[in-house]
Amino acid sequence: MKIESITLHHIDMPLVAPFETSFGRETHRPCILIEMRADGLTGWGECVAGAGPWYAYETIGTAWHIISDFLAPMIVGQEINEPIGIVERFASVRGHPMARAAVEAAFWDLYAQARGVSLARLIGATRDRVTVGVSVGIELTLEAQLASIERFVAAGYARIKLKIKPGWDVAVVRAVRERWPDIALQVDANSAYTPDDAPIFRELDEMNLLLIEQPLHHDDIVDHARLQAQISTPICLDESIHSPEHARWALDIDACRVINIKIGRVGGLTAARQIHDLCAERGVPVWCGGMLETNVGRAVNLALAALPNFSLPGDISASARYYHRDIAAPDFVLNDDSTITVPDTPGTGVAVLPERLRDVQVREVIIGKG
Ligand code: OSB
Ligand code: MG
Repeated sequence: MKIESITLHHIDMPLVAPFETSFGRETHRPCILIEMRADGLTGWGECVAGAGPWYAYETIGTAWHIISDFLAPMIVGQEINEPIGIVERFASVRGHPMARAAVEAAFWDLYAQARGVSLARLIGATRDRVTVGVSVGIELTLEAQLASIERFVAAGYARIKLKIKPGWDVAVVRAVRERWPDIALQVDANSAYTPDDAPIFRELDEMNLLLIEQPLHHDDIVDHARLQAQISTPICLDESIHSPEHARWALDIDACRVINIKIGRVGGLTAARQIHDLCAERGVPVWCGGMLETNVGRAVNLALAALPNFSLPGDISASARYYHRDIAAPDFVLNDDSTITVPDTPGTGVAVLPERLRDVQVREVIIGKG
């Protein structure tokens, strides 16, 4: 396939409700959509870099620069026939995994469409529905926190992930456990703690949690290994794993016993699948993380989460949990058994709606002939 053009669309969408983590509160989510044309087909990919360098160093601005000035020019006009061709061309780029992943995703969509198969089928998915949970943001009061969880439980989510931060942890988790003694529950600290906080994690260790996600420094594995040795609840790494190599290093020193795989954070679907395979070999469960994606990114997450070793519920909630009007259709809905159905039509299975895209677009640039 000869890549004819790549268009970057910077969009900004209001969230259904504010989303608060230990690193901040968001009411809108900007992202870059990649539109790639080849052989009369159009593929779409979503870049999960944020408004600011809070979750990761990449931002809308850095990703725009890296994609438009480096990644797109490396492949526009080139004949590329397999996703590995994209990965190989980008191998000389250090860092910027979210930028690389977005372009690779657009190519995967094109590639699956050209073959007339769903992305899930193409990458070796073994299920047609994936079990999902919901990542619940921090609320301003305990009462509001319990009320927000109540709404998600009532909506049918069978697994709840609570965001925690210093001052908003043991007491909140205890209150949630008292109200829902048996619900599948996990917490995510987004790197808000230090090794001195080990006593907090020893208390959380008594609360029957599925896992504790990224308690310590965003780039650390050594302190996490020391903490894992003190608690029996599995530590799950998110921020610290940027590549298949990081996954291997973390597992080699027992820094975690579960990995949250996010396609953007690890530099693409190819790398995500490699981490899945490595963890499967080592008997380590994985699950698919989320970045408040639009339906474009969510469709790819569902395909990934349909691989066999995604044995824990993913942060892949129904479209309505994120946006009132998504820029792509169809919307994803929660089935009665806390699953979401994996698309089975050619490509990612969602189509971008041009008029909705126009309504939320901030700027666009075309590389190649438009
Ligand atoms: O740490 O998993 C995280 C959203 C933005 C940045 C980081 C994280 C999250 C989530 C949201 O938890 C998960 C979702 O998309 O539902
Ligand atoms: Mg996380």
